[in-house]
Amino acid sequence: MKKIAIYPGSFDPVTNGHLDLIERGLKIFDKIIVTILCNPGKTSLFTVDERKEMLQESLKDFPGVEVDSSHGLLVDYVVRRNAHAILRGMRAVSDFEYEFQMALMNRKLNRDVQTVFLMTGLRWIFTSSSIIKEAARFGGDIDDMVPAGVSMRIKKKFGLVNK
Ligand code: COD
Repeated sequence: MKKIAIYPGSFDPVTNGHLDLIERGLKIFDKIIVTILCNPGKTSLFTVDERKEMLQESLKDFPGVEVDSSHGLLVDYVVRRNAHAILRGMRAVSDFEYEFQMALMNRKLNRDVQTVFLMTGLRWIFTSSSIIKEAARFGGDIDDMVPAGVSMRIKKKFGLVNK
């Protein structure tokens, strides 16, 4: 039986840290479904369609990966997609409390849904979509932290390059 994981997130936008985690996940799971879901605690820079396009472009050479988006509860989506686990990334201790709370709430909502945590590559331990957007907004160089197409789109959003 194929082992399927859902890698859920805001992906606003996808970063090299996310890609690193997907690569690691593919060593464990046969298929990873990367799914954009709503995080009510965050305001998005990109629309869901834009985020989906950037994920699709960045993951085109990754076999065994599907990109999707959905609404509502993550655990319901996991069941609908016949997946075996939720995949989440752990960078530093600061991620732990939020991830721990979310994994336990998801398990409370559906006791059959398990969460698997993977450590990111050391290069990406300090990066997040939010901090990359903040650096870019004020003209910082983000080119080695996101795929080239994503860097261009961020710069366009902030009016740093011509449309
Ligand atoms: N290296 C490795 N991993 C990373 C990196 C990096 N540099 N950056 C981010 N990650 C990991 C994160 O730790 C996370 O595991 C994943 O990548 C996605 O990160 P984000 O920031 O894009 O996504 P989040 O954390 O905003 O996603 C939150 C969800 C949208 C999954 C969550 O809000 C959700 O499940 N929403 C649906 C409603 C629901 O069911 N809520 C849960 C009930 S409590």
